[in-house]
Amino acid sequence: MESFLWGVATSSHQIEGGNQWNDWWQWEAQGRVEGGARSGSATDHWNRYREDLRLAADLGLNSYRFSIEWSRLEPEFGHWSSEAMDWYESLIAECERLKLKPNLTLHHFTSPQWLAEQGGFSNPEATGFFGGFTKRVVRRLGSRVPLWCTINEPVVLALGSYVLGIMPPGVFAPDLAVRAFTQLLRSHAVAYEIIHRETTTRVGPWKDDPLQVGFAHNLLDFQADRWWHPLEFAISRMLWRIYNKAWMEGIMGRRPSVKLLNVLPEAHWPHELKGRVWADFVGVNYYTKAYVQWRPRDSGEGQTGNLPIGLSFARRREAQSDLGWAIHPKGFEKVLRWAAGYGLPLMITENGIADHTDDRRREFLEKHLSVLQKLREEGMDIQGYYHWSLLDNFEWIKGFGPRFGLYQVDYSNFNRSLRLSGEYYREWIQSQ
Ligand code: IFM
Repeated sequence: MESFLWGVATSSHQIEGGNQWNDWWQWEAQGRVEGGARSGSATDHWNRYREDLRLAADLGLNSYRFSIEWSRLEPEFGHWSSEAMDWYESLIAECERLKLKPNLTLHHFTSPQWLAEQGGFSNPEATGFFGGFTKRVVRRLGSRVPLWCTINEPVVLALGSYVLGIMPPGVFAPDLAVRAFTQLLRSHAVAYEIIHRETTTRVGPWKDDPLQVGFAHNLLDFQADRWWHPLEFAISRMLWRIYNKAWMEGIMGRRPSVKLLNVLPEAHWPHELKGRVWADFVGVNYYTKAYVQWRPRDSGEGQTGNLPIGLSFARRREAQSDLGWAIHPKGFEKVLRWAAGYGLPLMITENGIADHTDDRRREFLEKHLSVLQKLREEGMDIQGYYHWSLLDNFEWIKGFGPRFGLYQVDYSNFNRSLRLSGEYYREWIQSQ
């Protein structure tokens, strides 16, 4: 099936380097990343993007998912950088030359520092700011971009920033998490409308392809740690609803059936979304499962914010990544079947493993790609698969330790080299 999209995914802050105008840069400077790491030059992609896209094309890919760095384009509120816009335009031109269909993400975890200072997405004005940014990008680049993800992992962003302490500002304030969640939903809907409305001309190799706007939603397979424990069972169901389902319900124009921990008053819910579907595809980012534990007393590691809930991502003996995330292809099948139930086409916008020795990635790929193949053969409408990631990169609060790349990066000289698992991915694609 020729039109299936085979790709890799990356994000601006994790690879570009020099993203000094965003909230993460400030956070890193405050020593909030493990080992005091700072993104700095990251993988120096800003200077090496031609080489990197060539590496992607060498894998036999036909699509590339990347993100645009809002803080580069608008480093100060209302001040736009034409140099940054030119750079993204060149990136897209390079995609065209190499026949890599661009899949552009507007927001991937980082916000401009000026927005962060005003409360980020917990600020009701954020939607307007995000809409303004989207308009700029669409007017300049939109004619050449057939695929869009508005926001990457909105639920991770809201919880990571305001419950889990793993993203700036790293505070514990569940009410702000709920506000951010609803602002992100609104922002997505606004961007969805703008992209469709403002894309009036289409040019380039994909001008006749349908314009598709979606998002990239992280899905986890929540399970009770002790299957017989009624509370753990109930909490894992509740987390499924909050983490996986609430966003999807909003996208479908429905109010989530769950009251989000009773902190989402009716007044916050974006009623203007009601009765319409706000996406052309569902982007699924899938990595692993989460074992849910009832922990009434703080027991240190694995504790979730200040909540009496513990999360772990693998049992001791289970095959797992360097980050301790279980290799769990059954969960991939489960979340895809669940997401397909919404009736929209699916796209795997991320799937990958931190594996610095590259001794598990091949098997990881084989198992997850087999699930994908099976579901496609059954007739599930899955339009593409993007492996996370093309290169090793800056893994947020974990710094540069975790290695997700099909290409290894030597950070002393930025040399890239293909891992054996990268060859395996290329062969898999070739055999299709
Ligand atoms: O690196 C991240 C990415 O930015 C978002 N999805 C999960 C990846 C691995 O943790």
